[in-house]
Amino acid sequence: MIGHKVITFDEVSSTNDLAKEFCNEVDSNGIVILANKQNKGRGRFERRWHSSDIGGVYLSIILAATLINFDPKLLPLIAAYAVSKTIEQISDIKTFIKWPNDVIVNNKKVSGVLVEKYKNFYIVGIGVNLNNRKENFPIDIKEKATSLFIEGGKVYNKEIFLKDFFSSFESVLESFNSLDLIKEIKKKSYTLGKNVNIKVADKNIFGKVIDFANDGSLLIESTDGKIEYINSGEIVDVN
Ligand code: BT5
Repeated sequence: MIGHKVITFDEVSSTNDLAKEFCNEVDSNGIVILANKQNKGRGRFERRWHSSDIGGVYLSIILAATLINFDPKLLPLIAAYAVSKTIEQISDIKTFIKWPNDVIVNNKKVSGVLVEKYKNFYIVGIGVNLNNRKENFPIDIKEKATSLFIEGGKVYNKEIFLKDFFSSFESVLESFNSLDLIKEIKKKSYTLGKNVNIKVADKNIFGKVIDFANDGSLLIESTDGKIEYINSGEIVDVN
């Protein structure tokens, strides 16, 4: 069960790093490491995740690889989907999923996911800007980040968010069906049907997002008419 044990810290380097210390327990699967703040919060590609505002949610879920009966490449999308569902359950705020791991509100990022493999576990790290204040975002992300507090104009209860989020995440894992999941992801997609510029390794691909594959890959019709399956990359521009 997700969150059968939630271990809370005041300040950590990164909950993803701390989670590794809890990967050898008998009941590791489903343990959640939660922090009020991080001083070395990480995004993908060693980017920084701003985590000094105690209004945010910073957590890592430990999942035993042996219990995952789907392509683990789907984990970031599943986590983003569960965040997006939870936000819509506790507020009137409309959310979108930006492949592969972001939740977007009002064209700004409200949540990001970092999945890492450690031994025989996946560590699913999730950052959600719940009650973050605009003045606390660093200058480089002030215009591209938002929080539920900023969008909804009120403070959201962290415990309720966590309870709903664990249950949404768990329900996707338990009754996993890739077709249903992809259908939902498409409904909430920020990019489907739009022209994008995607950075894949050291090249950029330009084209239209036409679909998602069952393993979560993005399908692009590139400007030269080729269909590209992209399983890892970064959407740098959306039009
Ligand atoms: C992510 O990376 O979006 C994954 C973020 C995962 C954070 C969680 S917090 C708990 C766990 N412990 C960790 O150390 N990490 C996980 P990426 O797609 O690479 O996006 C990173 C980019 O998002 C940065 O370069 C900024 O532009 C932007 N960013 C940084 N902090 C942000 C914030 N709080 N809100 C919105 N955008 C942010």
